[in-house]
Amino acid sequence: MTDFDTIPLEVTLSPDNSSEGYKKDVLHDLWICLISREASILGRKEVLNGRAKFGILGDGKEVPQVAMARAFKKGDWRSGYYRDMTFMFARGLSTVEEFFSQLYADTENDPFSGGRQMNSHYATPMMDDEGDWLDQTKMYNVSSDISCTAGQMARALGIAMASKKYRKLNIPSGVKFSDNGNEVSFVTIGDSSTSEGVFWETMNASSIMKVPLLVAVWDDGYGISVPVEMQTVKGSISKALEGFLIGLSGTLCHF
Ligand SMILES: Cc1ncc(C[n+]2csc(CCOP(=O)(O)OP(=O)(O)O)c2C)c(N)n1
Ligand SMILES: [Mg+2]
Repeated sequence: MTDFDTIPLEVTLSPDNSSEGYKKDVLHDLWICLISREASILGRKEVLNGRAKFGILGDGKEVPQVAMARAFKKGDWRSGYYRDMTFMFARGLSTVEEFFSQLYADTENDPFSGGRQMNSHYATPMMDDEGDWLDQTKMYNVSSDISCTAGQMARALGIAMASKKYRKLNIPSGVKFSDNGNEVSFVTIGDSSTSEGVFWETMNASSIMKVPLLVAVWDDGYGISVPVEMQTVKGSISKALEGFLIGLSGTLCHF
């Protein structure tokens, strides 16, 4: 039997392009997905049997989150919502123990909010214990998750806009915040929450302003119990967004 404590839950990158290395990476990705799924199933059981008061799980959304973790580089920012546990595991930003600490509102062992937030609401520190800024260009950055659906969109747009500004403005004191604007702002959102006005404002503004924003919609076909056909025009946010498609050489492309 494998002891998961001995295998770090972070995506691996083989040093070479050998097929053996590639196979190892793929198997490790599968391992992350399996552990995350098990954590979701156990988390749900803990809520249903009353040991945890409320739980938010990310089952069904594991694979794209491992892919996103691979694309996410130091200096980048995530402004996300409450389904990103697999991404956090895969990017080495959360352990399974920390996930459960937050589920149980453990004030000492929840590193994201000290037991104050609902679970799967993440954040990484921006300052050290002395109150000095950490070097965000050398960190994987996560802005504090909020619970209002789509609220993360405006923040992600702001972060992406800041990067664009850093490309143009020579700010000497900005070295801890931006690598000349070369970072990317990642935002995650549920399919149903794309109906919120701020989603569309962000999509339009980011296309007009040409900012480095990556939008990932975790499309599970439902917003609580409302099916996507009753929520989104054409029953698909990808189809609905086709009007925004400018092409690979343009500002917005989607897959
Ligand atoms: C502004 C706002 N309205 C309503 C809610 C209640 N609420 C929580 S989750 C949710 C549905 C979200 O569905 P979706 O965006 O598809 O994400 P999923 O949970 O399916 O990943 C709603 C309506 C909320 N949190 N915020
Ligand atoms: Mg949904």
